[in-house]
Amino acid sequence: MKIDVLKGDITTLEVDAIVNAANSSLLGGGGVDGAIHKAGGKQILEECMHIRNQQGGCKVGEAVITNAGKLKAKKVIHTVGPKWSGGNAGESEKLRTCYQNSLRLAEQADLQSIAFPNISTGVYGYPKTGAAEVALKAVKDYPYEKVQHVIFVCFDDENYRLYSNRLNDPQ
Ligand code: AR6
Repeated sequence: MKIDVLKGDITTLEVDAIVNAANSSLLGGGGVDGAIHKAGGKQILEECMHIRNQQGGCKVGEAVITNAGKLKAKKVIHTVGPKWSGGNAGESEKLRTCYQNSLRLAEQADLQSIAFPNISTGVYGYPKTGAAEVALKAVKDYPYEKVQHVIFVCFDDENYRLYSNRLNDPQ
């Protein structure tokens, strides 16, 4: 399994799945969530609403998979990151399960490539250094079967630097 780091807009990627940093309502929002729904069109929201009607949204740390509408990706995996509230509310464990549950859905759907944004590090306020450590460990430790390529898509310079430096670090 190969891990890459890119800087840019996740909505432009031609991969099997892009991951959305959603909220529990699954009805869209700002940040990367807003960008994905804007670029992908209403087909994604319609499937999110269908899932919401069936299971009442998505809990923190969990993930759901939908079509990718007009995007070049084949699927969108929506996961809900934790809101940072000081670090003693299980934030790191919840963030880890976002990555693990997203990878599990990709494996179950026979997908080979998946791109992650830096979940929780925008509106939800998770400190970027800690979030990068959790994300990289979760992705490196996952027991892969079909997924062959994971891409971290960093939107800002700080995240890009953090991921690039840590990925090249043998630790
Ligand atoms: N491509 C890649 N990364 C992006 C993009 C993009 N187009 N746009 C922003 N980012 P955020 P959260 C980065 O706030 O913190 C939404 O309203 C951004 O720089 O999108 O998990 C949801 O509906 C940051 O590093 O997600 C929720 O209510 C990262 O994506 C809430 O925000 C995550 O920032 C979720 O907050």
